[in-house]
Amino acid sequence: MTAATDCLFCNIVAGAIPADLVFENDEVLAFRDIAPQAPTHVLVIPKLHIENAGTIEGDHRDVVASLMLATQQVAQIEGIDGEDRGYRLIMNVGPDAANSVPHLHIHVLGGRSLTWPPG
Ligand code: DGP
Repeated sequence: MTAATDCLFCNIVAGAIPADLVFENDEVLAFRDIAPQAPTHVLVIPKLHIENAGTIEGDHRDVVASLMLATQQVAQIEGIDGEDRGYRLIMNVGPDAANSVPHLHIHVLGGRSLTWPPG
């Protein structure tokens, strides 16, 4: 598993930094965001270090599919996947999107009515 030792989320994957885990499989980890913006705010990340959605390559196909499937698992675990519920998936890329951690992650936000457009 490729990891960047100076990467915050790689350190969470390695267990060197604690996190409130929601879901894990061989390729993916999901944990609660430290600064939640909704009752459910979970970050789904690949264990493999990929910088952001703008640097995904063809070789990452399986990992990215696992990432997307894991968001469904998280929504089920959090109970926000019903027909009358819903949630938002967000991937920030670069400074204009306020991307602060350079390790690919999907925000899963839900548990309240979310407004659109985002800020
Ligand atoms: P982004 O701005 O899209 O790069 O999102 C990074 C998110 O990571 C942000 O919502 C806050 C969260 N975050 C930053 N540091 C930590 C941490 O140490 N633990 C956890 N659980 N979340 C963190």
